[in-house]
Amino acid sequence: MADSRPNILLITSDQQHWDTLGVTNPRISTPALDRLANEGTRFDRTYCPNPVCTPSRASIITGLYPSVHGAWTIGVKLAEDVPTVGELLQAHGYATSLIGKAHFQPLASTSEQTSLECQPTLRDLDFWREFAGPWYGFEHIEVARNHADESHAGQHYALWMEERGLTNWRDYFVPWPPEPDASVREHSWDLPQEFHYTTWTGERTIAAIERDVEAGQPFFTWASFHDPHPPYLVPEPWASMYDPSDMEPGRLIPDEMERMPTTTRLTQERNPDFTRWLEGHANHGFGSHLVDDAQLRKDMAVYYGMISFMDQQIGRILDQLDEFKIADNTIVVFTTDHGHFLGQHGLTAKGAFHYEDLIRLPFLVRAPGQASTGRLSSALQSLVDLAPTFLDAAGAPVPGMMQGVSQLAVWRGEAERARSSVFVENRHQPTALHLRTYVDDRYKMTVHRGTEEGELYDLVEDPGEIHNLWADPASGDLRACLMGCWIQAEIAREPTRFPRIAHA
Ligand SMILES: [Ca+2]
Repeated sequence: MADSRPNILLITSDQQHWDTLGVTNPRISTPALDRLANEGTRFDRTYCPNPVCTPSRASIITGLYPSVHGAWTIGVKLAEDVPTVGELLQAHGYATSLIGKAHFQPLASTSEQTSLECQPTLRDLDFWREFAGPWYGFEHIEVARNHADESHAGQHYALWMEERGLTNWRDYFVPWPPEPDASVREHSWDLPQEFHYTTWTGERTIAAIERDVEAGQPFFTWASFHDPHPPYLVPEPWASMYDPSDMEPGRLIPDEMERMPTTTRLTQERNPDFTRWLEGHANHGFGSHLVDDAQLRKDMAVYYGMISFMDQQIGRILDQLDEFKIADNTIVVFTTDHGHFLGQHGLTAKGAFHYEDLIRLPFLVRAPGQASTGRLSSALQSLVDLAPTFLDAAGAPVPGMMQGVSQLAVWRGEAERARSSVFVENRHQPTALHLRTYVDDRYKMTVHRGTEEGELYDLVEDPGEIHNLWADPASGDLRACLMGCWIQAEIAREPTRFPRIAHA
């Protein structure tokens, strides 16, 4: 009898604003993602568990919030003994692969936190020739750590460039070891697109799927694209696909900063002093966000080009699912690890600013057994829900330790929703920079550790998040009421290591 367990294909980008899909934004071309939306469901209320790479990615594979899985920010390793969805699916008979960006480990290595994702290992191609998993539940990995021309380039991606004949690949990347006089590339990259890591991720994802199809094994494959994470740099034709003058960046609304916490307000100064929030390594986004409009438009045009390039490769992958005749039995999920600012609220890129631009995600699902197609759902979801939902779809038990909830019935259109709130954590320093956000259907509240400052938005009345109601005297009752809901939700997300099996 044919194996009826569905294949699971997770496709992610890195740092993609929710409003960069052709189905919601006519200024960008994403035919493959539009196809997924039209053949499946678009969810417009999905949130990251943390707006930083490592913690969010670790949540995807563990089903745990960062405060529980332990990789609480970048530069911290995800412990290799934390159970992952890949291990559980593998035990259930699945082939598991990760192609693209991992970022589960820091750019440094110590005896306590040994890392494969640091130099000189990243460029030790003899090592990567021999090592392709198992790693964090993926029995097969092909990974790369760099964004654009960063010096972190190496690993399986470099091996692939060499196999393809680009033996001088190092010339297209920032040198390692560092060379102070190295030139800085911006916007248009002379690396030919056929050697770009976006092409590599698409091609190697197809190869991984083909291998599993030939073996007759159900698969869980994560195609983990690196873009549109800055630097804003992409090969032609993508670099000039969009005209900067056609871009519509977000903007700061007059007076909106007056009601904001100090950390957000300081971003609008020319030389802000953020030293109060430093306890060690640097804080992402804690500097001046004042940017020239022409520069912002150029960056945005390249950012869009990076997404359209990725969309081309996603189209190839979707076509191959049809070619292999497995589309009917493959769950396809598209999302990203967190969002990005393109001028909204006067901000660029990312930082500890929990506006919707940063924490809300594009999220598309095409699922076997779905009730209808081209649907829009506003059911709340978190990336911590991916692992339990994948296990549920595979018919495997969901461990009590997992904090996410299965969204399978929601994905199929059989249930309205699976949760009434989500959390976004963000501990970027041990104590000095530590936020937590509670989001429900209507409201969003953020508490900043060690300060009376906070944020409260009514997302129905104020979807642009212009009016922070936190310190508004008229919102006192609302704030108290939401605090009660918050505590209830905190209690409810406590993991259960074991069930109770006796009276004592
Ligand atoms: Ca990221």
